[in-house]
Amino acid sequence: MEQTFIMIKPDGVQRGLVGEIISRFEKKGFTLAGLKFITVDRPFAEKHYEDLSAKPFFNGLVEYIISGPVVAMVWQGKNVVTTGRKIIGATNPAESAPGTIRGDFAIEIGRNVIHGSDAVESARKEIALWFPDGPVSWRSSLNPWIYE
Ligand code: DAT
Ligand code: MG
Repeated sequence: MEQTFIMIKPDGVQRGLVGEIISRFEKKGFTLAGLKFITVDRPFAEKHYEDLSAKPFFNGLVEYIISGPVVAMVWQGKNVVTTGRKIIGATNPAESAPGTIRGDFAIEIGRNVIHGSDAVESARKEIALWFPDGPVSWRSSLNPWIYE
């Protein structure tokens, strides 16, 4: 089953959105395969965002990610990478549709509450970085009620 890496950023934690965000993925029918509450250091944040290292906003982005604890998660399910990005909404909350997490809970691009992998391959890399021991392997007993 496909997996994606989802992270509630420091603003999402500080603003008390952890339960709400987890609930949206859970109610959709996706299953949790990894969860940790962690403050990351600068080299780790730089590694996570290494593809963006040439961008002018890179330093600010890294500062933001290391500014407080984050909730790092692996979510699992059919098409979870693409559907997860839809649940999250567009990168800039000014353009995120209402009903998406960023559309409902964020205003500025530099405080957009949540990260989600953008492709199956980047999900694989991000899960390996954040969960070096691997996700938890289990099977929800609800699967027959979610998948036909
Ligand atoms: P996403 O998080 O939607 O995958 P991304 O990978 O392009 O977006 O960028 C990572 C984060 O960097 C994004 O969540 C917010 C920040 N960011 C992206 N573009 C930005 C910009 N033009 N100005 C400021 N911050 C930006
Ligand atoms: Mg991205």
